[in-house]
Amino acid sequence: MSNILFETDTNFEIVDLRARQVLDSRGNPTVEVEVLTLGGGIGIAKAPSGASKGIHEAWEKRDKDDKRFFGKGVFSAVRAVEEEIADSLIGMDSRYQKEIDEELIRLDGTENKSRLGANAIVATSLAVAKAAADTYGMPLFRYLGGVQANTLPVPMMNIINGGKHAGSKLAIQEFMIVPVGGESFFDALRIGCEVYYTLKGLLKDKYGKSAINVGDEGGFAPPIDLTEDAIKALLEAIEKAGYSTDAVKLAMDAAASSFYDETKKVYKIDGKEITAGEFIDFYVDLVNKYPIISIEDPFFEEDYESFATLTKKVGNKILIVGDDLYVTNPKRLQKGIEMNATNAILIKFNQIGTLTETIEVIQMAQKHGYKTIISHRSGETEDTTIADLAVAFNTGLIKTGAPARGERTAKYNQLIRIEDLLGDQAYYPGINAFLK
Ligand code: 2PG
Ligand code: MG
Repeated sequence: MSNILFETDTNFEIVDLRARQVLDSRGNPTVEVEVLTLGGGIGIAKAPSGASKGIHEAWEKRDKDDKRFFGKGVFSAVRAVEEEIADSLIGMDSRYQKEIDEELIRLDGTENKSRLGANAIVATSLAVAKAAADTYGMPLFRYLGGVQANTLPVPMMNIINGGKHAGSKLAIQEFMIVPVGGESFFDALRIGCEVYYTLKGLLKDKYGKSAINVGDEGGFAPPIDLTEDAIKALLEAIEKAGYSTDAVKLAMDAAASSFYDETKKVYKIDGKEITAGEFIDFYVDLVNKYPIISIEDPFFEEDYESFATLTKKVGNKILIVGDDLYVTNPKRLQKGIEMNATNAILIKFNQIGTLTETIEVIQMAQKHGYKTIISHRSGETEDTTIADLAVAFNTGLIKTGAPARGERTAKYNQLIRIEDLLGDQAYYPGINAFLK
């Protein structure tokens, strides 16, 4: 067995492909796809779902039949998998991911995957990769990343939820702690959990029991009204838990499109209406005052110019991340690169629709020195693919919520398993994940 360059193994052939409606963490139906290979490999994947969606995202297909799930059913997307997609993919080699994803794109035929549905397409694409990995008997991160896949990501843990993910007055959607000081991924997670428990106690003492109710991503949703008060609550929790701000940094996702008034051209935040220019000063002030290491979507999703101005002002110190701005789309990222709009991108495979396109965007970003953060959605399932993806491509960063709620901890637990499996080879980058 040497120098064999042809692949005659029929074990990888896709022999069956099924789909069904299952529930996500908000109780909404989503698409689950199951792929079976001739060699007995099985891959199961589920589409996640966002609440603060970018307007340029690939299309999540819903039935719009008011009598079922109030219109949120995904039966038509499931049918697309079981009929058209299955007809095309059965008989193909599951290792030929690029060819399979190109076939899915061709079959759909639209720019934003709206005919078959990006939820149908993404679940299929990921299930195929998992089935191929399973046929090899390999973990997914190893199959996708090979022998170089050894970096565990720094968790960016969203422990105060605002914006569209909570019922509070906080305009900013996510207030995160980033335990860069851990010696390993597990150690970092431990630190994050301790700060989370401490914050719980502090919020309960200050605002009463209802303040510890959690939002969509497992973070608390206390009755805090002002941005700086949320930041101060995090800092208090970090200190009381016994950590310095060298060990635990802060990050925010403004998801600013959700509080931008397009007619008035102002942001509604902290009880005020402010212009983009005033908002830039607001962020610069926060960055100077607090140990903030990353700000995502600081402006609404079309305002590349303000992103670029903020990146010019603080991009040497912190990450400015495009999420709704780029929607994991190479064309939108290209524009950002040309304008120096940000120095980092959030990666969500359901924003673009296939694994191949997601990998291409990660590689494009990395080639241009952009940091890549693999991310969950606010509507999630127990699917852990993003954990494997982060390690496979050594992104060094992941955003997957608070250390609470099963759909969030499922990803953390998968990363614990991967770190365990890698043993001495595992590398936890800590603060280096943020440095050039
Ligand atoms: C975000 C995500 C995940 P959603 O804005 O980054 O945190 O939220 O899935 O609602 O778009
Ligand atoms: Mg975001």
